[in-house]
Amino acid sequence: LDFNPTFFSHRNVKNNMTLSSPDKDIRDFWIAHGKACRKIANYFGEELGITALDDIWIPDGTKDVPADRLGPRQHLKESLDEILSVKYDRKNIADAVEGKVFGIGVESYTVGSHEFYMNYAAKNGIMCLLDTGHYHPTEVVSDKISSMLLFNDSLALHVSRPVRWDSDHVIKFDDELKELATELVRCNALGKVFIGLDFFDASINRIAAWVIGMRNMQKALLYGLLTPNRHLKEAQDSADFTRVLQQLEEMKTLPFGDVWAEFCKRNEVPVDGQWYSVITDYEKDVLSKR
Ligand SMILES: [Mn+2]
Repeated sequence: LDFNPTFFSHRNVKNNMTLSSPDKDIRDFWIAHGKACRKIANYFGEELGITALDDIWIPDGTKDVPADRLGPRQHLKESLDEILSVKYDRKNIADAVEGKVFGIGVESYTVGSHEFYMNYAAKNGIMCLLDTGHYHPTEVVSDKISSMLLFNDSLALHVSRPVRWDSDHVIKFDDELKELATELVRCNALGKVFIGLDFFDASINRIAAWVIGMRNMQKALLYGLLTPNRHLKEAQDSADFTRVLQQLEEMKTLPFGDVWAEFCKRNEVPVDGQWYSVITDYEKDVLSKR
């Protein structure tokens, strides 16, 4: 989860700091919390027989320009070392660390930056988690996947939809989602990535949010699989960039919806337009009575 530190009112968050706090008691509380989370993740993995992802993200930073950038990062590094010193079977738990460029209330300095975590993950043999809402608005995660996978066996993604500066809106079937999913296909990475979505937006029906988000991710992956990637690569390699542009643009009006509907039918799930009434009925008959 990502929480804006302004709203992160836990009593053990002191001066916007947790694992990187100068106060040892504060650090120790969050180290114990991190260890407990990993223990739970390991239990999930063990019981369910599938690897559970344990992702570490913290809200630490400063509102104004700090006097010391190194100190909090040294504390964070040592805190992570301590949390991760407990070894579990990697079949049960996959550890990841998640950076962020900035947050409201910590505009000038984010302790857990992308560089910090990318280096930490590389040095410690754990995963980097890229959140699509945690970079500069003109920076895209789709462009980072190939670089990460050249140096890592696996990668974790928090696929979200940033609005202005932050993540946490239900993903739309938009250009960047398609590009991200297509990159996963092109990099032959479908078996190497953990894809996490989020459904924080409580202004819409929770179940519908889940269905829309999940289906959009699946649509994007299907779109990536339907893209003639080998053919487009050949055009790029022969410097025929006009052909790349023309084909990618004309793909947009091909009957993708028919393939999606067939995919739904083969998986025995409702096609678009057939599931929403189930949710509104459930809202009326069950949720409204709680
Ligand atoms: Mn995230």
